[in-house]
Amino acid sequence: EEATAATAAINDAAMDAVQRRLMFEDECILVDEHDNVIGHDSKYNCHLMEKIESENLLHRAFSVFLFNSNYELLLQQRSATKVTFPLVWTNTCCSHPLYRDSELTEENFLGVRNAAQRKLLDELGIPPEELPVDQFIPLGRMLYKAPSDGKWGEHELDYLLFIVRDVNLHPNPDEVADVKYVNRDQLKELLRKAETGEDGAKLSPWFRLVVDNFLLKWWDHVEKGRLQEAADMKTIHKL
Ligand code: DMA
Ligand code: MN
Repeated sequence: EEATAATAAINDAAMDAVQRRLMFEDECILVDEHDNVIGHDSKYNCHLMEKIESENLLHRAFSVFLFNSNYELLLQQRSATKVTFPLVWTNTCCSHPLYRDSELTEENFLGVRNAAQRKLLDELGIPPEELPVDQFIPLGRMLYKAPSDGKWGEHELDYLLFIVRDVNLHPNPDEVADVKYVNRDQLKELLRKAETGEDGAKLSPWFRLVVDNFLLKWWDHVEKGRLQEAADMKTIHKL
C-alpha cells in the first residue's frame, strides 16, 4: 500500500506542470447514469482508474465537433504532455464543464456551452466572440468508459456539441500538438491509418465511438444545414 502511494507520488512529480495544475484546479461534476448531478471531485480523482472502479465515479464532459463553411471537420492531436491519451488524434475540443454556477446551468444546455466556449479559447485560441454559445448545437449524450494507460482513464457522460463556423486558430502547445481540417475521405484515410498503425496514427476512444455510431449521419445534417433535426437530447447512449 505504502509502496503504491510512493510510486504514485513519484509518477505525479514527473507530470507536466501545466497539466498537474489543471488536475487539481479543475473540479468536475459528478453525475449518476441519468445525468443527475450528485456531487463533485477533482479532475485528478475523476480520471484515476482505481477511483473510477472502486467508487464508480462518473463525470460530465463535452466533445465539440467544429466544421468550417466547406463542411470540413477540425481535428486536433493532443499534446505529448496530456496526462490522458497523449498524442492521439481526436475531435475539435473536449473537456469538462466545471462545478461552478456558470457551467452547471442545465437550461438550454448553457453550462456545457459555456464550458465549450471557455476551452475552445484555452486549447485552440478561438476568440469567444467567434463562438457565440447559442451556435453550439447539442446533438446527443453518450456514456462510456475507456482506460488510457494502467493508471488513468475516462468514465464520462459526454455531451456531443456540433457547430459550423469559420474561425481563427491559435493552438496552445500545452494542449495541442497539431490541428487539421478533414473531409469525409480524409477522415476515412486517417481511420485506415489508425487501423494499421501507419504513421503512428492513433485515435481517441471517444472519437472512435462517435465515428462508429453517429458521425456520418450527423455530417449529412451539417451539409444540409439541418443539424437541429438530428438532435436527441432525451436518450443517453450507453456505449
Ligand atoms: C475530456 O477531455 C473530455 C472528453 C470528452 C474526453 P480532455 O482530457 O481533453 O480534458 P481537458 O482538456 O480538460 O484536459
Ligand atoms: Mn474526463
